[in-house]
Amino acid sequence: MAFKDLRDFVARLEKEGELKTFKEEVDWNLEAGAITRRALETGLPAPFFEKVTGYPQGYRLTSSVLANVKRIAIAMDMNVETPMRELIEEYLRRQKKPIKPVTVKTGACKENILLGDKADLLKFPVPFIHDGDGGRYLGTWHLTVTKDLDSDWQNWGMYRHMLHDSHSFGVLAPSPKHLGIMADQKYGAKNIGMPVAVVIGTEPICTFCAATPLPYGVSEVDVAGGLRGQPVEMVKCETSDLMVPAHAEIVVEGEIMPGDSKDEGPFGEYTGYRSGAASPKPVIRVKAITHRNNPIFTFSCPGVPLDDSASVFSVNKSAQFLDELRSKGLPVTGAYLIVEGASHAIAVSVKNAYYGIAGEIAHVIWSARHGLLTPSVIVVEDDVDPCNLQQVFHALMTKCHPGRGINKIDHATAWPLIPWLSEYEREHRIGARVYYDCTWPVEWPLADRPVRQSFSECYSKEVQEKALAKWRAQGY
Ligand SMILES: Cc1cc2nc3c(=O)[nH]c(=O)nc-3n(C[C@H](O)[C@H](O)[C@H](O)COP(=O)(O)O)c2cc1C
Ligand SMILES: [Mn+2]
Repeated sequence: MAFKDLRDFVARLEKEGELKTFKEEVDWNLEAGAITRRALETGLPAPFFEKVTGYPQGYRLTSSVLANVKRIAIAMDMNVETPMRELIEEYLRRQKKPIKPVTVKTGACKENILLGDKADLLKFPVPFIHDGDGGRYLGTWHLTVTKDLDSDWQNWGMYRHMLHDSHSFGVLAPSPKHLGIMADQKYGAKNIGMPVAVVIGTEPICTFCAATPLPYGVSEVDVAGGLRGQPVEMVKCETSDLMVPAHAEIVVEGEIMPGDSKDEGPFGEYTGYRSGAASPKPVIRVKAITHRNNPIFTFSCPGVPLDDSASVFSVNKSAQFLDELRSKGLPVTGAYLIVEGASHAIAVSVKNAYYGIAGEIAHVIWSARHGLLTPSVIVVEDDVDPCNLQQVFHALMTKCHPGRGINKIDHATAWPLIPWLSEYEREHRIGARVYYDCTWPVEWPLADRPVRQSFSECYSKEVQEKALAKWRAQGY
């Protein structure tokens, strides 16, 4: 059963021990961020803050609601013990059966309608998340809606939004992100304002889909419907034709005018580092805010893994890459964007490796949408589970020849947030890539290849059974 709204999901997370309610007052200024970061680094539940300093009772704050695989399985209404590989495959199956949204006349997100000057962003407990951030961040766990100028396509993306003041905020969404492309190549080219809606606090799947790299022209809301197995109910914005989920906690409506920019950043990022210095980015000017009574404001506290992006991407981006590899007919059995590697590295397992397959795989990854964010590709054979970092690292250290197994590509497009780039490379988007070939050379006869020594590989089924029975008899 799909979740109706965020409240429904939060209640379920609490029941599963994945969310903890804080009744005592917590400060939006760094304290909520620090509590979240501690939870992420030590495996504690997602915090839910009932009373925020300086805000009326009822204006609640929560974070990291999808920051581990268990929470994603719950969001997808799957068994919490579902192994990662299965979660990725199930995600892909559902993505291929999109369900269009339905329009409803009104919804909970319209319980309060604030127009013009009354639409004050500071009415909400917008958190100052990490020491060193450029400001309070309005958008770190939300979905941002924009509409294509030449079609009916409405896009959802999750792009960070730094608060400038009570009625304006910034956005980071450079090309190839869809908002950036629309703003520059569509509205910007015609010199007209682009309507934007920032939707905070939806049931889990809508927000999850906003962070999924779907192709240009594909509406994330249709995929959200498919993943939920139920259409999303949508209402129209007050000041534009943008459509937003009716059950949302808070909807901020605004507009980007071409050429309107202001310094934004830095921000503690998913890479595990503070992103570079503040730089000019488009400004969104607020026209209206609609919200539920007693709204729940959601945020993410990115940093060293784990965080929400790592866990979300390990499912939805792994699935996109796997789909792309399969569509090319490559004998791939699994793909996994390694959470510990901040989305920079993907492990891909192959059956019947042939000469050069690792390079073919790497180039498919890099040419896929958002492949530029994943400059390291590790290709392993099918005896390794790509979702098991211990096995992948073992293969990397024992099968990848430092001379012929590590293949560098010196001239490549870069994603500017990659921490190992120099300032010059970041500015000009000049990068590099590498793939690690952890397959045995094809010319080595089968009989000469090292045989892995593990329980399932160096004992017959019969001996394994006997050993297991002896352990069982000891009570294990
Ligand atoms: C917590 C979180 C924060 C994100 N912040 C940004 C961001 O500030 N800028 C950005 O370009 N992408 C960001 N992303 C990634 C995008 O949401 C993702 O690439 C998505 O596919 C963009 O939508 P689009 O493909 O429709 O452009 C973030 C993802 C997550 C999970
Ligand atoms: Mn998109």
